[in-house]
Amino acid sequence: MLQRFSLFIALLVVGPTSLLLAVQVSTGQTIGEENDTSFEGNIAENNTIILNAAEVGEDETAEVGEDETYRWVDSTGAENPDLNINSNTEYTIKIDNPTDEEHELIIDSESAGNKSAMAESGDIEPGKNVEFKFKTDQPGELGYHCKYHPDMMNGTIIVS
Ligand SMILES: [Cu+2]
Repeated sequence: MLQRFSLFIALLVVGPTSLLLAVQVSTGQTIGEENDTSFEGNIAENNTIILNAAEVGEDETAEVGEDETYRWVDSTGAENPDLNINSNTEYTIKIDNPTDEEHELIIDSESAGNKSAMAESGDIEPGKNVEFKFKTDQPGELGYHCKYHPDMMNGTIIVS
């Protein structure tokens, strides 16, 4: 009986304390998670760039295959965003393709004019996703575009 009573007392003391500890621990974790997912522009601290294919401004009255507009969109939903990156840093570019068209991301040596491909995602079929690594040692301006929709899906990469 005495043992049970002291166990009861122990639970009374330990119970609220452990509850308090649990609250403190979970608060700490929340702060940590916020830090992990903070963004510097459109690029996460872990050097991952999200650039998804998207169909925008869908026109219900358009005939099939006509007036379809595609864009690259980042994690914030910005269309054909400027990508700010650092030189000599490796980035992972992740691309989802929820559209019903094939796309391919090509990174160009210049944003306009004479340009050549520095990196390519390879074909991204409808419903598929790819990721590839990109790194450059030259500060300056680069461009990116879609192999199949170069006029609709293109943007600038600013390398610091
Ligand atoms: Cu495309």
